[in-house]
Amino acid sequence: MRKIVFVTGNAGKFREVKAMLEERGIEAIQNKDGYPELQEDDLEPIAAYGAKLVAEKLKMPVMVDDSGIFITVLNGFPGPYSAFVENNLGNPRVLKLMEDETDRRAQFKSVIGYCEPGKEPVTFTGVVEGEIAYEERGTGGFGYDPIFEYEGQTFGEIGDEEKNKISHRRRALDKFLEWLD
Ligand code: ITT
Repeated sequence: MRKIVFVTGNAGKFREVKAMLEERGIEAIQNKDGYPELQEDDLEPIAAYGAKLVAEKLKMPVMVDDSGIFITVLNGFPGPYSAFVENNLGNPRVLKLMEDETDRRAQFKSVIGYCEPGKEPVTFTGVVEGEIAYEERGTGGFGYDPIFEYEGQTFGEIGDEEKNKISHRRRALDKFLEWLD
């Protein structure tokens, strides 16, 4: 069975990627070593830099997933700072920030970075458009899922299986797998 080392400390991301790769006969192996994240407005250079650094360190091919939620009316905030905001403020504070806003549009974005030692990194981007809900709904998923609404239901409500069919991560991973083939 083909194996891919996925460098992430995020259990939710790993669970999703593991399930999606399994469908394709690929085993995902989690590496929790982490990597330094550049401070950039876009996720692509962060994922590329991280993948390159870890591939050279471990001397093996690796993938990373840098992701985030971009809220239109907040000019894309929290975007590349999504982990910091999630960990330090949480969904209730994000909802508070959105309290008086009628433009609820938001994008979830996932960038898969992949690198083989001695080679340049490549990135694959997946985006899903949705809206910020008015309250947290659903117990599935992780992170921002309970406040991200897609066609009337939050990602927290639809469950992993449905989410994995349409998510930003699915879209990025499909591009990556096509390239790998
Ligand atoms: P690693 O860097 O170790 O992979 P992280 O949690 O720090 O894990 P990011 O830097 O990519 O990951 O930060 C992304 C943030 O957005 C983080 O708070 C995630 O929980 C959240 N997030 C990413 N994808 C998500 C998804 O599909 N559903 C809900 N929240 C998500």
